[in-house]
Amino acid sequence: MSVKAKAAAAPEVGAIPENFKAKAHIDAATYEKMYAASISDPEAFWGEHGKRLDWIKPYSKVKDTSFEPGNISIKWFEDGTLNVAANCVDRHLKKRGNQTAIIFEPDDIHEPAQYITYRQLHNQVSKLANVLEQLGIRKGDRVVIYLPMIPEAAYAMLACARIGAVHSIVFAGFSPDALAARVNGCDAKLVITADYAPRGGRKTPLKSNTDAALLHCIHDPKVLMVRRTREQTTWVEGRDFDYGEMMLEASDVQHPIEINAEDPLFILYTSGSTGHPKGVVHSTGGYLVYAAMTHQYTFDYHDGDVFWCTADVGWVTGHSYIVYGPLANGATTVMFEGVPTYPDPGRFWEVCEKHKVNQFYTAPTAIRALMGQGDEWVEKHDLSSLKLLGSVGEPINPEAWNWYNEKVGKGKCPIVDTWWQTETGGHLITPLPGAISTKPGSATKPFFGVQPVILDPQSGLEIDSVEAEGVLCLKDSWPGQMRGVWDDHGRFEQAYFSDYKGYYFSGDGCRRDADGYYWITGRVDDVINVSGHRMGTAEVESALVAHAKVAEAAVVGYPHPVKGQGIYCYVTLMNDVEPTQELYQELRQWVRHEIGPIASPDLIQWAPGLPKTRSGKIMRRILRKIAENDYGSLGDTSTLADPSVVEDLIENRMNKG
Ligand code: 6R9
Repeated sequence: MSVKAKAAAAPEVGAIPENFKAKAHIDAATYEKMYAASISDPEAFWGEHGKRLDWIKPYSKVKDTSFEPGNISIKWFEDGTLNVAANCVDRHLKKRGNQTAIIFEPDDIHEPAQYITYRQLHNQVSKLANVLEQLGIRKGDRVVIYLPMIPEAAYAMLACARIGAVHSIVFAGFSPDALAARVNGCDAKLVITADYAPRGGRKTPLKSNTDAALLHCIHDPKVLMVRRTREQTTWVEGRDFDYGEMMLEASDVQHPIEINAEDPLFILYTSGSTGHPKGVVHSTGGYLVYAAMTHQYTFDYHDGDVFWCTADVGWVTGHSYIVYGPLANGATTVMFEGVPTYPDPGRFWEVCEKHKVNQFYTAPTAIRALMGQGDEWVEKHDLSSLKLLGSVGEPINPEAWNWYNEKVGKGKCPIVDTWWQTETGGHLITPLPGAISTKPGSATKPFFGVQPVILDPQSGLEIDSVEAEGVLCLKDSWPGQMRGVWDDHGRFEQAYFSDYKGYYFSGDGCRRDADGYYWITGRVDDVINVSGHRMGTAEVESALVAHAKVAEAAVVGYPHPVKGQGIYCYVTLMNDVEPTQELYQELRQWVRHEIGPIASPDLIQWAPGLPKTRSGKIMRRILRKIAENDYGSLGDTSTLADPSVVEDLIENRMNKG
């Protein structure tokens, strides 16, 4: 049955639960009214909503943005000044000093949870800001954070924000090479790391990874190390500093400095369709307004609720919805160090029960993995505290949606399927749960101020009809939009504003149904989405060809039952090299080592040749079809230099996936 037919056959699925509607911040009429106002007069709308933050110097200008080619410029609240840490911490002290800000749930179930109040958070962040200053970090300097999912990661982010340093978080699953590229990319002065990162009962040696990375770093950043497991590590005298020791000595008096709204708050590297990952730059004022407002309305967060986003702070979801959005709203936010299946597949639900979680936000890949483990893991836990469920990172298939709705939400929790990107800072298309009924698999309607349009990919023209299918673009700016690519303004314009002039191009395909609901159909560029993680096929290809035995490689995505997409690699070996099972494993390990475990190839096919046009361009369209086992629709192959290559590839298509 198609997604659409299923939704239509069961009208009650997706309806807003009555008890939820009654208490929600935004009902249907309010949504319509506010949305219309946000589009007709964005200055007035955001001028008003910007006031949810405490400004040191209030802004007088609200919006100054242009998507015009050659003149791309995005500025919000540009003459205002504020401090992000003061907004996320200090301003809550009076009313909620003793309220828990962060609940830390460690990987090991035998280790007690920690409940960090706003007052304790203030103390830690102030001290760490002083430590950073002692280490010579000043406003505008870059600090790389390479930490496990521990409270120190949040302290580090907020301490940087407090002194105006720009953080760049590197996911703890990334390899030394990936870390080195990011340290060099922003010329970081300091790397904050830990001895080890416990996860799923295993440990990643973060400190030795950092040591290895710094061998390849152009400048000599200092290293501040948190002792998480307290095991022995190597130590470079004069370069390495002990977090615990310095915090003991540090003063807890530190005044947050005044920062311009348009100064950068953080850089976060993300994959694009070409070349190396891009350093996405986010601003201070607009980003925080947007992260806080979307957190409150999308999740219908109310004072006293316990909010849990299961993402890692190494991804944008962790930035906006573990740390900045929730803390700006004075929320209680859960930080979970572990994985959904350790020590058993009931861990998520055990944590929900233990901390009486009210809003739970995770990725479809986790839902699918847990769904496959059987319902008993959910059923043995009391999930009555849950009021709302969220999904992010990739399209959610209706089977997973229905399971999430019935087994986890017991049919009583609205599901918010939130479409957004590293580049967007916060949700762009998402149901507001008290206002918009949902359909399994649709991200539904735009958030305030967001103007999605569907363009015909060939003509680049807007498709005006309600029902439409094409590429998803945005017509105008919103405060959480990225401000640029670190150190490369040209790439910003090239990547997002050059394919469709006058629009921000998301890279996603999309359909709009007769009710005006948006359905994201996946990336239309060479980015694949593996378990909700973005991966440029070019990155995996360049890792493969860096191996001495590989002559050429082409990488595509293919449907994978749990990960959404798997990584399929076509590899042409050097002339005298024999394809063996050992080499197969060696190449998988090699890519893991070069990028990190998330880039591990799922399937490698030995390819004596790759399908190319006469001008030498690899025809990925054909490789995608072969990887998908879809040979009937290879399309036009007349431009191929050597059509026999394709027959050979089809014959040898490995059928393990
Ligand atoms: C937040 C995040 C962005 C890409 C995006 C799209 C996919 C994210 C989605 C979704 C369908 C959703 N994506 N949310 N697709 N429905 N609710 O994931 O950021 O890592 O930058 O990835 O993820 O393809 O373009 P990021």
